[in-house]
Amino acid sequence: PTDTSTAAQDSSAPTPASALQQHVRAGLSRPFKALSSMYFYDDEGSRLFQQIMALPEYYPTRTEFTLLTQHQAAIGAALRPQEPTEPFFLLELGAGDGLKTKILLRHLLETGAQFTYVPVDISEAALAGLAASLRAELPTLHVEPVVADYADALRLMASRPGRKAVLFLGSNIGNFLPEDRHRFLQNLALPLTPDDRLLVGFDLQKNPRLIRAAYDDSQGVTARFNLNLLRRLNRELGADFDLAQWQHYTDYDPLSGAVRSFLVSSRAQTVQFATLNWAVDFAAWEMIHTENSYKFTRSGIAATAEAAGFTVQEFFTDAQDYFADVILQP
Ligand code: AVI
Repeated sequence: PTDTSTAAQDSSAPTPASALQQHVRAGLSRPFKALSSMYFYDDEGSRLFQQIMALPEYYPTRTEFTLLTQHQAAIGAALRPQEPTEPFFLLELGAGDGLKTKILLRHLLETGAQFTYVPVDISEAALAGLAASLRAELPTLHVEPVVADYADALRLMASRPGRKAVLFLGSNIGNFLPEDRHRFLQNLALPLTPDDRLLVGFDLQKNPRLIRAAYDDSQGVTARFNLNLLRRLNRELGADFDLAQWQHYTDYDPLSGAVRSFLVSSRAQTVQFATLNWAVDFAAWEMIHTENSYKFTRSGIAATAEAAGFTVQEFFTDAQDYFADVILQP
């Protein structure tokens, strides 16, 4: 079955190549094959990521949850305007299920903050689910979901008067390559003013074995998450990846702070892409690089923020220094 968005279009018109088609052609034509982790998140991928977040080895989600719980008052104070009755917008980029954000939302409501919560996501379904759960759990909260990519959402919000506090939680920043991270933060800074605030979650460098285990769990959920990308290509691009011939492999490089994940071809093989009328050869043990998850140092975070035009206003971490939620000022 195909569930691509182009499937329902007029069949007499030539179907424009989807972003996924173009990405896969380019990524698998490179000398070192690579695909973007952005494509992990189809329905099954999103479900598997929910499972990852509950794994004993995957410490980031749990740690940030504890950190936000412990520091909710200070973080709330850093995000909201100093004048207690001044209204503001609390934007969240990539809101997901909102589990962590609800800690802050509840705290802000309880302390009388006058704000509108603006969860931003490209998935309409994800936002509808979040809005429904917020209506049930926090009925007095003002919610204005925005279905858009991050840059569009920020531009849209810049035209609305009022202070903004922007949340980018969960170490999503770690999935960018350094140059993309820089551009992303620069673009975030553009529509913001010095009165606005940005809260970014960064996973910190720590015992390298702990980091590696978080991306190679004993139950194999992360492996299924990575391999699901091939399932997606089979379904959406008519590819014939035989998943039994592919392995999940991951490595942590303490020098760059990058966890890199790969899909490894365990034998020489050719994969057909029926939709693209195209085939790709893989040598035995050739890899497709599928994800970067960068881990940061305190000084690296400050340098990254400053290079993009922000200053570090406050740095919150958990008792073990595993994770940091950092308040940045444009
Ligand atoms: C979404 N992102 C922050 C996760 C991470 O840790 O890089 C995705 C993930 N990949 C494997 N496990 C979790």
